[in-house]
Amino acid sequence: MWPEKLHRAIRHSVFAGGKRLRPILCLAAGETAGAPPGRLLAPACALEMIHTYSLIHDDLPALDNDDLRRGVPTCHVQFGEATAILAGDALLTHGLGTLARFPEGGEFAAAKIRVLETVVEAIGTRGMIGGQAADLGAEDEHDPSEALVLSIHENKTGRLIRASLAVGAILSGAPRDVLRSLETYGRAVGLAFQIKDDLLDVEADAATLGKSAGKDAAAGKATFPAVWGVERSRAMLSEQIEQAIESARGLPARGGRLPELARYVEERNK
Ligand code: GRG
Repeated sequence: MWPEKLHRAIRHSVFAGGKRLRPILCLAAGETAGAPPGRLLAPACALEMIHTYSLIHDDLPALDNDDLRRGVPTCHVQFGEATAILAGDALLTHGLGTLARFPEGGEFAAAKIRVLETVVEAIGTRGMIGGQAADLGAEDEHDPSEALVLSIHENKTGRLIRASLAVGAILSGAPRDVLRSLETYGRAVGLAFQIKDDLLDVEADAATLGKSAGKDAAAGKATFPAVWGVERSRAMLSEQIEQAIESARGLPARGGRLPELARYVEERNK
């Protein structure tokens, strides 16, 4: 379908695999809040589109300059830089458009506006992009503070994870206390996810990860093992996971699949 090359580039990145963590969290939040599963399918896909946009742009030569992602050549290596930029732009646009449209029906009009506000805030300059900008700024810091590292990852990685849970809850009509518990769960899981990501960068190989390994340490990046050391980072990871599981257990249906998803974040090997 026209424009042919751009669509091939988009499919290359979206369908290369990936853990699909953000859509899964959205669906799990919706399940515990009692939504019929079909309602959340398109919004969950939209979150994966937005996440994939951030990966394509993050891999570009001007940012991380990576050539492997999800076990295949990165979008710019396969299709050229200009097409990769457009593929990222298109995924962001299509993701937001999908959130504006689905679920269809006038009864969801107000919820969809809340969803868009939540996601846009989470991925903008005061969220994911802000975190990315702060990460770039931290490259010149020889001794980044603990607060700076926490704030970079909270924004760069944590915000979209938290927003994914919120989307599931908002579209399920969840009450305020459920949203609050999901927020606590998402904060802990988001932090744990990034600690684990940093530990895997140190401990795993590229063949298992499907992306380059050891690069953060080599680039002197502000990572959890660099600031706290490997042992302390492992302990922090367990603390966050236990906290996430505890808040999930207070949700309807004892959090459904959310506790086991937190355990997955702790134990994943890629
Ligand atoms: C507009 C230039 C520009 C950038 C967009 C790139 C960017 C903003 C933000 C960076 C967001 C980013 C790539 C954060 C890293 C988070 C992270 C650890 C991603 C890997 O997520 P996984 O492991 O990947 O869930 P899979 O492939 O499994 O989906």
